[in-house]
Amino acid sequence: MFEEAKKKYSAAGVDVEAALEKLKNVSISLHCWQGDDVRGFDTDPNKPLTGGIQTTGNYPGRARTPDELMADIDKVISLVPGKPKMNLHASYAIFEDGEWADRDKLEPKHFAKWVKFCKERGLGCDFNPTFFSHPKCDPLTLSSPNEETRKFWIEHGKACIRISNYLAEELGQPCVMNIWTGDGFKDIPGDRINPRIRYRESIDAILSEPYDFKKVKPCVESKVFGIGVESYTMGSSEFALLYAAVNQDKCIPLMDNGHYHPTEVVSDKIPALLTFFKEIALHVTRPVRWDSDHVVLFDDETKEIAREIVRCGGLEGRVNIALDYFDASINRISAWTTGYRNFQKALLFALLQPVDELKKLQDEQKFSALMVAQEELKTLPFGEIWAEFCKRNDAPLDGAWFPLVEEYEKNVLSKRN
Ligand code: RNT
Ligand code: ZN
Repeated sequence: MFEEAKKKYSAAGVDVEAALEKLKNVSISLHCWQGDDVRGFDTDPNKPLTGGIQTTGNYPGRARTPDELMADIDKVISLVPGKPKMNLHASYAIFEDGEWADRDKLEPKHFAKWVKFCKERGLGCDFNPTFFSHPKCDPLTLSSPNEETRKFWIEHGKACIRISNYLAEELGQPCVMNIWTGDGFKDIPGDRINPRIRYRESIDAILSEPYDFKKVKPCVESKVFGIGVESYTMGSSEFALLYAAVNQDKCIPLMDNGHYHPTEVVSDKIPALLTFFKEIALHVTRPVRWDSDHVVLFDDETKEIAREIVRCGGLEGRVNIALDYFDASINRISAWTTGYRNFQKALLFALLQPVDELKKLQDEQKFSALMVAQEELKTLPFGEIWAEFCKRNDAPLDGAWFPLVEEYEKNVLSKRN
């Protein structure tokens, strides 16, 4: 069936073998925070999540310790084709022998266990300072009018650059370090510019920590609003894009597709940004009416995002892809695995498009033919190619992995409560 499918794609001008080869080497960052509802290990696990984000649901079996989280990540890795890259938040520091360090004092050694984990599995690792769910959020962080608060969070950011550098050096792969804060206001601000000026100065201060931009890639992630910060955010889209644009020698912009007005699409923003930036970063998620961080599906916008990544040369090192969602209402391993496999599917779907031919039809203004070609590509036997990709990369096929999750739930997750 694969051979038959391949013939059909070939007739449409697509080289299936090249697509399979290409996708094999794409590593998508796997966010550790789906496994424990974004709680981390450095503060009280029963504290509420703050900073304009929220998990909802109380499905049993969340990871409560580093060992449990690592075991769950291993399960996910066994269920997806190819090799992911890890993506950690600073709040996932692992303290040993009763030691504890506050976020401004975090050190590389607090991530030594993660380095060991990644090394044993041959994975790279991305990183994120954690500017939320912490008593020092007043509730603002980098844009706070309180100098002591700002200083604390700047020190946290700098510590995270040192940790990112450690991850990059130890694992031999660049570390994308994303700066996102939930700073903003619930209601109409009385002053919009000064918080943004402070935010800018604080990011400047963080990035004054020395690093090699080839190894540590700081990003600024924008967001239009969050829970409790519905009216205004310091890190709006214009703010973050302009920050990255005037600091192209030391940071890159990050777009999360849950962070825009509902009719805006990140797929269209990718080529816009790549017209000006050498490199960009993405958080792939699924907003349902708002930034709800639902599991990534194989839906139209996800496919369109993947198409733009492929067409813009994003897989040649220009687009850093990370997943970012957290659903606490369903089995978390299935959430992770579904989203990861779906984004791989979207990339494969994109790689199975006759890019040059579609471009030619457009340039020659053959818009009827372009529409027909794009529509007919949708019903080619994609499932056969995806199955072959799973087979060649030692991952279970669709239909075969979920029973393994159910078994893991029965034997491992259900014993956690
Ligand atoms: C929140 C941002 C941010 C977080 C993670 C946990 O809206 O998307 O990226 O989800 O850092
Ligand atoms: Zn995000």
